Amino acid sequence: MFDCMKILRLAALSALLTLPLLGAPASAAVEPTGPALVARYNFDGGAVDGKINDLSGRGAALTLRGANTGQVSILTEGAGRYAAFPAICAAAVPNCAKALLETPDRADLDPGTRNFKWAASVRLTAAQLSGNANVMQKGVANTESQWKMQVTSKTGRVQCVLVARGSAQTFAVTSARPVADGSWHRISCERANGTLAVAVDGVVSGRMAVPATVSVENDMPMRVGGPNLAGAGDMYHGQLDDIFIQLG
Ligand SMILES: [Ca+2]
Repeated sequence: MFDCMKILRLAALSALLTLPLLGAPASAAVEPTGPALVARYNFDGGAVDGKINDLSGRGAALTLRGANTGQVSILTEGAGRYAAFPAICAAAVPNCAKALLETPDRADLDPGTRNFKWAASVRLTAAQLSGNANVMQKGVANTESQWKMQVTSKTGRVQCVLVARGSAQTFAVTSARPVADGSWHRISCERANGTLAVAVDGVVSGRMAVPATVSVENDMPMRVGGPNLAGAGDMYHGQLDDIFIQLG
C-alpha cells in the first residue's frame, strides 16, 4: 500500500514537472487554413539547405541570412522546433552578429488596400529588448510603403504599423498588454473593416481607424527578425515560431 501511494505521488510530481512543456511553441491557438492563407512557417521541419519551408502552399521559403557570424538557430522543444535570434551586442562591438529570415518580394505579400493579417508566436524577456525589435515586415518606413509588427518599449508591447504608399502616412497601434515576460505569446496584426488591430494571445489589445484608400505595396522582400543586416538597430533578439499571413 505504501509503495502504491509513493508511486502515485511520484506520478503526480512527474506530471507537474512536465507541465511547462505543454505551453511549448508548437501549440498554436488557431491554425489558419483556407484560400486566404498565403504563407505559414512552423519551423518543425528545421532548416533544409538554409531555408524554412512554407506550409501554406502559396508562400516562398524563408532563407536564413546572417552577418558577422550571426545566425538564426533552429531549436527543439518537446515535439516542435522554433527559431532563435542572436543576442544583443554591447554598444562598443564594431561587428555585431546579426541574423534574419527573408523571402523575396511576392504579390501575395503586397495587400494593397485589401484585408491583411500577419501573426507570429514570440518568446522574449525585457533584457532581450534594445529599442524596437522588428518581428516581421515588408518594406521600410521611409521608402514606398510598409507593413510591420514589432515589439517596442521597455516592457515589450506589440506594435502594428502600416505606412501608406504615396502619402507615407503612418498608422501605428500598440498593445495594452506587454509580452516580454519569458513566456510564449501569440501576437497578430490585422487590417480589416476599416481598422488596424493588434492582438495578444487572441485578445484584441489596441485598435485604430485606417482609411480604405491606404495601400501597402512595394518591391521589398519580407523580413523576419530585423529590417536588414546593415543597420545599427531594430533587430529581434528573442525566439519565434508559427508565422502566418492571410490576405483578403
Ligand atoms: Ca514550431
